[in-house]
Amino acid sequence: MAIERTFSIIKPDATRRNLTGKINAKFEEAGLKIVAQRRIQMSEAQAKKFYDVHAARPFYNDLVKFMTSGPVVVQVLEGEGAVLKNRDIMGATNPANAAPGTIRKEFAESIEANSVHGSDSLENAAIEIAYFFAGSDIVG
Ligand code: RTP
Ligand code: MG
Repeated sequence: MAIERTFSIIKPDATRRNLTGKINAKFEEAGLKIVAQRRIQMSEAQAKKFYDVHAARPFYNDLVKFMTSGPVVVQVLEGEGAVLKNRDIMGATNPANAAPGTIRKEFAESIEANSVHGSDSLENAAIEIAYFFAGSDIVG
């Protein structure tokens, strides 16, 4: 399988509980390399733009509020089949449906406060990475 890069966010519910290291350990144990990482406070404008695809969904306003409620860690993960691999490590959106051993099963608080974001396709990964990182920020 090809080496890919995917975009990841450790969400405010996880940074608040000091879980950044434990979540990063899950990525690294699965063979994903953290090739860029930055802790930021997302602005409302950034969160709105990032989740624009969900603008018509009933949870959109709450999601923007949640994602700006505290620091997040934006990351680029690299490895074989990184996009799908990361989705596997994350687990289902709703932690109630997430498989044992996944990040969301172990750490998520709710369907909204579900600890991590991961790109859902290679195409979206490239768009999301470029939104937060310059090429020179990424060291593979
Ligand atoms: P993500 O985009 O964050 O990696 O998660 P996902 O693909 O598993 O979930 P998606 O359907 O894209 O939804 C994006 C984020 O919106 C929040 N959400 N809240 N209250 C709700 O019913 C609800 N549904 C989704 C979650 O934070 C989800 O990760
Ligand atoms: Mg999604």
